[in-house]
Formats: sequence, C-alpha cells, structure tokens
Amino acid sequence: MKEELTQALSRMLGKPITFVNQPDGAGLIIRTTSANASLGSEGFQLQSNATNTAITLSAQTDIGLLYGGFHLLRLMQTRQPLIQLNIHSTPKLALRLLNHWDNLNRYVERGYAGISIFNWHTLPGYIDQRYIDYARANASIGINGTVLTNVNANAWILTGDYLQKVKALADVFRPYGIKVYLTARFSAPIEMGGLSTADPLQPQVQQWWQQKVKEIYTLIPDFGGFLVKANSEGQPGPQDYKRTHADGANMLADAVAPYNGIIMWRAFVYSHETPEDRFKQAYNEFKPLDGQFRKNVMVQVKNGPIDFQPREPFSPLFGAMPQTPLMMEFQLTQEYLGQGTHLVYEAPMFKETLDADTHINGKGSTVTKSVSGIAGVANIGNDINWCSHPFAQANWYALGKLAWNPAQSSETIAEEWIRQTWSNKTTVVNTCKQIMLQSREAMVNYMTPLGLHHIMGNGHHYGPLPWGNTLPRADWNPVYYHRADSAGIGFNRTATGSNALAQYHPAAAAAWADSNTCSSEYLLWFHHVSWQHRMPTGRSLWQELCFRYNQGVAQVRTMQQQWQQLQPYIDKERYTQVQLMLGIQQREAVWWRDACLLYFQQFSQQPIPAQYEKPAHTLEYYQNLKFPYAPGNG
Ligand code: GCV
Repeated sequence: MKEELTQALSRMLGKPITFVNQPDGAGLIIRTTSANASLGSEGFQLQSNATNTAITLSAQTDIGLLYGGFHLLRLMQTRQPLIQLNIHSTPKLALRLLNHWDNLNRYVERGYAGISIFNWHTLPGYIDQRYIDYARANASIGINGTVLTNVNANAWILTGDYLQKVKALADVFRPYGIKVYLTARFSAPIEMGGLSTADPLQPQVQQWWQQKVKEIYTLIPDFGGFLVKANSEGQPGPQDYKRTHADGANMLADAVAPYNGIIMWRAFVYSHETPEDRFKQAYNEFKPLDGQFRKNVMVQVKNGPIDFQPREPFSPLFGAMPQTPLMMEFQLTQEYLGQGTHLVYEAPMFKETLDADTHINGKGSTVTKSVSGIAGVANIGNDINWCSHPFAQANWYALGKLAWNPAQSSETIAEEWIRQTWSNKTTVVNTCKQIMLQSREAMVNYMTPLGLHHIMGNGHHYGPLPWGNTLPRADWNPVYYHRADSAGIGFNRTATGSNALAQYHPAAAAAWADSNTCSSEYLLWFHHVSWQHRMPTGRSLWQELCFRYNQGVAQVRTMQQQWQQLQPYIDKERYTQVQLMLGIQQREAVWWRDACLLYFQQFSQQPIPAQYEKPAHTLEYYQNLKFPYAPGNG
C-alpha cells in the first residue's frame, strides 16, 4: 500500500511523500490497529491531527489500509480539502464482485471492448502488467472478488493445467484483496471425470467434486468458490436428474464448505417446457426452495425479472427469500443498452433497483436490504482503455462504489469519476455530469419507452426488431413482449393477464396494478392499454409513444451539443472518440425511433404528429436490415 501511495503521491505532488510515525510530525502516518473493531476486516479511518499537519490512516488489516490509501488519493485527485479529516468507512456489502463472461479462447460473450484480458495461453508463465493494473483498479473501488470465466461454463478450466493458470492470477490479485472464483459446469464430472452421471445425489459425483475442490484449495487456499448457471439456456444442471436447484447447489456447497468457500447459484432460469410468462418463472422456481439451501449458498438474481433491459421493475425475488442470502447481478457490459457505442451511465438504473421498495417488512424494505452482495457482469476487454467507450469505465466505477455504499447517489459517483477521468474544471465536471445523468433516460426513450422491453435484434440484441417473430421459443421473440395489436399495446400482467404482479408484496404491486395510476415508466410492463389510453401528460398513448421516441433523439442531440462545448478542455484523441461515438448513437437513436414508430403505427393506425421528423425510410427498409457480424454474440 505504501508503494501505491508513494507512486501516486510523488506524481501528484511532484515530490516524495513523507511517512512519519507520530501525529505531531508533518506527513502521513499509516498504522494497523486492533483498537477499533468497528472497522472490520476491510474498513479504514482517515484522521487529521489538531494542527492539520499530519493525516493518520488506520485499519485493522493491510487491505483496509489499501482501501484507505486509495480513498486518500481520490480525495486529492478530486480536489477535496484535506484538513480536519475524520472519515470512518466500512463496506456495506461483504461481496463486491465482477463476473467475467470470458471464454477460454478469449472471446467475451456480450463483450464490446476487445478480447478477454485473461490470456490463458501464456499463463501461468507470463504475468501481464494488465493483471496487476486490473487488480489495482478494482481495489481502488473496493471490488473484492472476480469470477474469471463465463457462466456458460467450460469444464476445461478445472483441469490441472488451467488451475495452475488460475493460481497465477490468484497470486497476483491476493495483495489487492481480490479473491478468485470460477464458474462450474455442472456436467464436469462426466466431461472431465469420465463418470456416467452428474446427478448431485450420487456419491461418486459428490466425491468427484470434493476431490476437485481439494485440488483447487491446495493451489489457492483463499479460492472464493463457484458461480453456477444451471438448467438455463441449455446449460446442464440438477434438473437433468430430476433434482432441484437446491440439491445441485448444496452438493457443491458441501464440497467447498470445509474451506469457507461459497456457491453463487444463478436464478436466471426459464423453462423450455413451461408456457408460463417468462417474467414469473425464476420466482416460481426459486421461491419454494427458500430455506432449503445450505448456509454458504447465495442465490444470484438479475436486477429485473427478464434480462438486463433498459428499464425493468425489480425482480420479485428480492425480499421473497428471507432465509436465503441473495446476490444482486447487474450488467455493466451494455448488451441491451447500446452495446459498445452508446454513452449510457448505468448508475441511475442500478440505484432505481437498489432503492425500490419491496414492502416485504413494511415500508422502506428496499431491495438493498435484501441483498448480501453485488456482482457486475464486466465490461472489460483488452482495448487500450479497458472498456472501449471512454464513458463505459464509469459503469465499472459505479458498480464498485455502490457495492461499497449503496446509499451513494449516482450524481456523487459521476462527479468523482469525472474529476478523476477527465478534469477538475467546473465546466467539464458540470457538463459531463449533465450528459451522464440524462443518458440512461435518453436511451430508454429512444429504445423502449413506457415499459416496452425486449424488442431488440435476435441473438446479438443489436438494433430494433419489434416485428421479430421467427425464433422457436415464443419468449425469445419481441412480439411476445409488446403484444401490439389493433386494440393496443403492452403485456397484461395483472390478475386478468399473467398475474405476475401477484409475485410482489401487495403494497409494491399496488403502484403498478391500475393502468390509470401505474407510472408511465412501467405501464407496458404490466398493462395492455388502448392506443387512446389517456396518459398523465394528457396525451393519448400513441401520442406519448411518438413524443418519447422523439424526446430520446432530442436528448442525444443535446448530449452531442454539450460534448462539443468541452472541446477546448479535452485532449483531442478522447474528445474525437466520444464525438464520433455520439454521432453513432444519434443515428442509431433515429433508427430506433423510426423503425419502432413505423412498426407500431401499423396497429395504432394513427399518424405521427406533424411536429416530429418523418422517418427517412419505409418500414420494409428497416425490416430488411441484417447484421450477421454484430459483436458480442457467440
Ligand atoms: C451468459 C442473456 C444473454 C446471454 C447470457 C445470459 C445469462 O440471455 O443474452 O448471453 O449468457 O443472459 O445471463 O446467462
């Protein structure tokens, strides 16, 4: 930690920093203390002396000191006063993880920033400086774990050779407080162990995993555990043997328990057979299992019930499994959010879910209160700036900061990040903040306003495809989700429809239950309403749809203008990169608007109001666009 501080401070101050031993000296005092138990194993304290000549950084552990050191650097880099410091900081959530969807061949599923930073071929012999910098970056925002491999798992990672490579990474990450985790392919005992079954209740399967786990912990004594996607989208799992998710999770949990390992078992499941509303399936599957999981199992739940849409209601599983610790899964990589080219600051979306009230234990039962950890599906690749879009790093940053303290505001986090990434100049800070804070709402408007969802291209999920109706599963098709017809649009999830609303506490459901009082943001998530439906703005639903799509485009154009004002203050390379990306975003926002309005107009049979731009092409033109090589998909 001294090394980090020396390196950064000598650059910031232009001279070496003085480390002193006593508070009456002038400089920085660093000490581990067992006196302040409230700091726990990761917390830290920063305190000025009475004369403001020395700052004491104290923690119970080296990792606490490291976090405190980074905090001090952040204060300095963001130009905060260093006098009368009295900061006491501990993480609110114990598990703060990245989930890489990185494959062993370095292809990143839903990755838009190059290939994986983990070069399995040259590991363990070659330690890329990037691994160290990755650990430093993560530690600087409090991330304390990383799942190295894709949830669509490959059993090969569990071979002896690859475990040596994992060990090499674990050794690099350890001094930065980062534990490594792997994804476990449920059928590994068959694929690697030569067994005829992976049935979790069979003793030979249990023994196979116990042996494998022992091998891992011999190499990596602080290995974190496994993340598992089972019986979901074709992945193997316990249901292949008529066992439950709890049976599968518990078998692995028992194997890692002697080493204090954990199992993060994903709730992202939807059945191949059930014709049930996909919204309801994860809850239906997991809620009855509450109380059946071992203590070291966490159920990992995506923020919303479907799949990382621009806006989703919170998943009804939050608060519904009081006997099971839950992990929140957010997606940093922008699969459905403009992918690698759109500027979308995701913190407001994360906050929307974390602050949502489940009402499970009365008013104020926020989603945050129901989770024990947060994982973010990483947006990192081997691009020179890690995340490709210069603003995408803000989402990685926000994930770490919110996992440390979910009460922090999106605005505070944005400001910190801007000051450290772009400049401390007021114009830059304020303008970037405006751009970032409106960006998510802009995207919702030009892609999926009023509660529309999952109307993106098939497979790659790039661009609009509201007419999509060709995939074998109904719930992979956009028409399944918007249900537009001559009577109206939206998915009826009230008691007269799929009744997904009943999965929420009545007080939470009440906010969405009536189409006349349901907030516009969620309307089409829960209601099929007529094209004439009167919106709170006084417009009809059709008019509101036209308004929102156009507003989204206007917001992106405003973002472009705001960025232009910053040209004098930003280096040419990054200025141009963002400018060009915003150009793409603007054109794609127009494309989304025109394609969607032309398509929905077939059902509404109403004109696009005269004040708006007319679509440049016909619906047929948009329907014929094809993108076989859009990135991120298989
Ligand atoms: C890793 C969505 C994505 C898949 C992803 C899956 C998941 O369906 O499109 O790429 O697979 O979610 O979260 O498991």
